[in-house]
Amino acid sequence: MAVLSKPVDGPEFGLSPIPVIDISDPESKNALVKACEEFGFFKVINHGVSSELVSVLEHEAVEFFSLPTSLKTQVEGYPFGYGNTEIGRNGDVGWVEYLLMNANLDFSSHPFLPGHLKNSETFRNALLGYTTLVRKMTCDVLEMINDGLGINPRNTFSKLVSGENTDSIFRLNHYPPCPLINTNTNGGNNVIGFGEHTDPQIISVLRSNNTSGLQINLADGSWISVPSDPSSFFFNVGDSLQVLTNGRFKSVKHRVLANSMKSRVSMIYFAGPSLTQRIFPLTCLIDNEDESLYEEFTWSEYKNAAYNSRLSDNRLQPFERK
Ligand code: AKG
Repeated sequence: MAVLSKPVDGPEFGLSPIPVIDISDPESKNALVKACEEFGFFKVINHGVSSELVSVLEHEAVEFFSLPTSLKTQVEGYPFGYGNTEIGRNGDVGWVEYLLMNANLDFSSHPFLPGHLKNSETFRNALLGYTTLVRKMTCDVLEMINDGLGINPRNTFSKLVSGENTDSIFRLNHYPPCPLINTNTNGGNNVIGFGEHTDPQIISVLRSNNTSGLQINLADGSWISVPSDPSSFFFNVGDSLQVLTNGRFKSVKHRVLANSMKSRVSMIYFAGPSLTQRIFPLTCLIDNEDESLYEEFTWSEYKNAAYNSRLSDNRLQPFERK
């Protein structure tokens, strides 16, 4: 298990610099753009997603992770299914177990949970309801970002993640309390729950229970903790949105540290485009072709490259223009 020896920077509690965006106010469009430029990360409030539905899904996720391993591993597969400790196939490990599934529009027809699991129908319905609402919220936020950038039409980004053939995924993570952490070392003994990485997709939407652990990397290289807030959603810019904006938006590096006392349960919706979607800097955001920082690629090409890399690799580097 990866153990960090250096103390971790950033305020765990108290004033956090993380932008908080009220998406019920259309005027938040400029603050959204600023947050994507400066942090690649922001917290969303007044989102209208039912807290009851979120609670049902969290409850079902906790029930699932408390099943015996022999039952959980029946949902094993690659890339989708149950996983424990190993993240991907390239040697990354973390203090985490997870359930990863396809979250495309047709995902209600996917038998991703074996029917014999207790409550699998409730779980399936909660997953379906949650991903439907979060997909809608994601499109709303992308349209506000579009407005803030002054791009026409206003669905330029949202249409990439809302069509029939989009390639979105959903992940439930469970970080059990970690006995490897020595609580007497004043934070100098941190165990990695999920190693540092950026998300390859367009944008990701995270919600967690009340246990913190998520950290984001700032422009100056320091790490800050994200105070948990179960009633809000946290958005992070993915690599593909960084490319679409020609580097104006930052795909934020993030990681999760394990907690010695409490379980963390998080749910992340990764909004991706269709496999054949071409990704390149939008011409309306550059003055001429020469300014493009990236070579064009399809989402399928980039996804394959990401699946074959280590979590902490700079996955965009091979696509940067020389
Ligand atoms: C991921 O699953 O890609 C994450 O970054 C996990 C974040 C979290 O569990 O809070």
